[in-house]
Amino acid sequence: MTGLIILLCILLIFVIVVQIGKVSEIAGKIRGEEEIEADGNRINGALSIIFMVLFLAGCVISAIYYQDSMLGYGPHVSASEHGVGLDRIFNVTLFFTGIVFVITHIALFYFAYKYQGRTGRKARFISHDNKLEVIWTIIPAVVMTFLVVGGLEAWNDVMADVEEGEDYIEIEATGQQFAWTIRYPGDDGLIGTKDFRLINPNNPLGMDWEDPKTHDDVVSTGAGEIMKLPVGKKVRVRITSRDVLHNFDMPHFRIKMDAVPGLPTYFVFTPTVTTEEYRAGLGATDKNGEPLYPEWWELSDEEDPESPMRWEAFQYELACAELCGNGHYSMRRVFEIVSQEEYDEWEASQNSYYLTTIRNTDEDPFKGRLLDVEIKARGKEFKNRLQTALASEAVEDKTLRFDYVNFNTGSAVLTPDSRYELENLVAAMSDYPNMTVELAGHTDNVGSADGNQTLSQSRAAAVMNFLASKGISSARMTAQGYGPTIPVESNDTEEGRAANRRTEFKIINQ
Ligand SMILES: [Cu+2]
Repeated sequence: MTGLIILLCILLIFVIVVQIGKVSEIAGKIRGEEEIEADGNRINGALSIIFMVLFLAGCVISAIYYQDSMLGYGPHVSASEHGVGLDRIFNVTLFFTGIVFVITHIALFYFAYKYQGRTGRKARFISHDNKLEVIWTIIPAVVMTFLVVGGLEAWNDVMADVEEGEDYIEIEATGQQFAWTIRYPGDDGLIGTKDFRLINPNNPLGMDWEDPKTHDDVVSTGAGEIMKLPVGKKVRVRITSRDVLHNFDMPHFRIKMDAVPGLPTYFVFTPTVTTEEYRAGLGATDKNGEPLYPEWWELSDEEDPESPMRWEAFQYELACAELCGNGHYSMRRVFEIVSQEEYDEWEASQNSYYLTTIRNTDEDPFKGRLLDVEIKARGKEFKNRLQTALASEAVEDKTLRFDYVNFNTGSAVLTPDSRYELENLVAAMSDYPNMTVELAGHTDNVGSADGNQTLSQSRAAAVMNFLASKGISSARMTAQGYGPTIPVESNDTEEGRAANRRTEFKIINQ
């Protein structure tokens, strides 16, 4: 090894000596060829000027050519409230740096031309010039102060958090390799607690099921699922990460914020342009019907002539703007900005992750117990059924089954959870003071007919007693046991018999 290095050193020294020889030979020639040098200087000077003109013209032409792709020009307006301010500060900065850019480039190339080497010309040496120092310190200082103060103002605007009591929607975005998991707060408007130690395959966010706020949270992991947000409403996004640094980037809204493991960040924004409106902007035409932005009037899928135009297929995107790994590009998500009505409808159709995936499994700390959200949901469902029954003309529609009223086996003792549905009826009887009802008990055909008759009668009576204890006048209700005489299903199967064991109420007057 050492031998090799010594050999290489010797070789290198030899090469250097040869090169030095060559250089002095060339230098000798040059000294004799000053005229050729002067020609070269003139040509280079002229080329500098030509290059300057072409370069600056190229800058202007490309700026005009790409102006529709620039912030705040063409169709790419900001789709959020704070974005307008950001675009302005960006363009103001571009304006001033643009002036400096043009002046310095003209100076650079023009000076190279004007002060090209000539025989007898010597460079003038200035060791110090106060005036020059003052000028080139003050001008940038003033411009920078202006830009920095403006930038800080815009930053404070952009990063302002929501104030207490303000009306806003809070959602959560969790980055992981390689997807964004989006969580909506559900009916209560509150995002539930999470803890990374609770993360498991069934609980990708580590949501704490002990916290009732998690029970109605909607979780979307599917990259293809389109999330919606209402126009004109403040949105606060909690941004977190499960593994490495990611970046929550929604360019049309001028949003970009790091997702840092262990350090929640946030971004508050108000969407001002719906997806439909943004599409209309991209596909706008002039008064002759010619597209203003022809690049958006191309097929969204080149292979498929039936596919919609690019502007028609446009969607607001959420991307990860951190190079977080080789699947980084696949973190794309789509958000649609819609009217408040459409948002409410969409939100109501979303399912709680807890209720659909965790409820009554071994992971559910409330297994076998009724939850507030369920009581509320059942109350809503009861109201809807009652409305339908009241609105209907048909007699058979006036009979409603108690879905959640149950008795201890073989007895007329109500189970504790039965009271919630009965309380729904109490509320309805108060809302409709003229309503009178018949409370009916039914059984299956197992056991003696007499026994079933008595049981159904006493169960109907138990319901009536409950209602009476809640202040409903006994003049407004009757209790009737029907035993097994009115089955709704066949008594031959277990499911059929379960359906036949039931308590109902029939609206007699409303
Ligand atoms: Cu990422």
